[in-house]
Amino acid sequence: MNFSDTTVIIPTLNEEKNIPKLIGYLDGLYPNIWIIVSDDGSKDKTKFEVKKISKRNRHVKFYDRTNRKVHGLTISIIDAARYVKTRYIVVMDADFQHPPEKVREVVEALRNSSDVVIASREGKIEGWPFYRKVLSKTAILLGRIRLTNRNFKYMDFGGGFFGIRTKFFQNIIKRKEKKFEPKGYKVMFDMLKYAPKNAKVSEIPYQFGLRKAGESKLNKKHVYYYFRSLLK
Ligand SMILES: Nc1nc2c(ncn2[C@@H]2O[C@H](COP(=O)(O)OP(=O)(O)OP(=O)(O)O)[C@@H](O)[C@H]2O)c(=O)[nH]1
Ligand SMILES: [Mg+2]
Repeated sequence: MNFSDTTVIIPTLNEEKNIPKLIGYLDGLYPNIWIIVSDDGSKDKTKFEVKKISKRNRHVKFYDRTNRKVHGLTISIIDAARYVKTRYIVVMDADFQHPPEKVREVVEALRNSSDVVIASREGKIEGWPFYRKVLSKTAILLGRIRLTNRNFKYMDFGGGFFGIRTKFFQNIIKRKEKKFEPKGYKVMFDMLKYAPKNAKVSEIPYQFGLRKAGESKLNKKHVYYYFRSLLK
C-alpha cells in the first residue's frame, strides 16, 4: 500500500531520543509517506538527526522554526500544514504516546471520506498524578460545553493525535488563524470549534501511554492557554 497521499506533521522540542526512531517506524510501515518535523529551536541533536535522515530520504523535511517570532505547539502545526501538498495530514507527537501503527487506520478513515479522524485515548492513563486526571476531566467537560450542538462533542477532542483532510484544515486556518492559541497544546480543539457543523468526524481508539524518552514540555501556561481558548 502506498502512502504518498499523506503527510505526517510531528512538532518537536528536544526530541533527539525519540524522533529518529519514530521516523524509522513510520517510513518502514508506510511506503512513500511524507514527514514534516516542525521544530521550535531544539537545543539537543533533534535538528542534526532529522537533517541526516532527510539527506537520504527526500520524503522527510525539517522545518526549522528557530528564528520565528512566535513559538508554540499549535503554531508549529498550523504553519507546517500550510506547506502540505498531499491530500491528507496526520498530526502526532514525537514521544511515542501516539502509536505509529495506528496511523494506518487514521489514513484509511480519511480515505473513506472523513474530514477529521480523532484518535481517541482509551484505557487508564497509568502514571498520571491525581491533579492531572482532575484537570483533564474538567477540561473535557468545559470543552463539551464549548462544542454544544456538535455531534463530535463526545469524542476525544483534547488529544494531539488526529488525521485531517488537508484542504479542510487549510480552509479553517485561512478563515480563523487569529483565533487559534499559538502557544497552546489543543490544536485539534481549536480546529473543531471552527469546523462546519456538518463536518464528517470519525473516531478510532488507541491505547495511550507515557512518553518513551526525553522530558515533558507541558506546564501550567498550557492550561491557561486552553481556558482562554474555551472563551474564543
Ligand atoms: N514545535 C514545538 N513542539 C513542541 C512544543 N512543545 C512541545 N512540543 C512537542 O509536542 C509534542 C507534545 O509535547 P509533550 O511535552 O509530549 O506534551 P504532553 O504529551 O502533553 O506531555 P507528556 O504526557 O508529559 O509527554 C512533543 O512531540 C513535543 O516535542 C513547542 O513549543 N513547539
Ligand atoms: Mg508527550
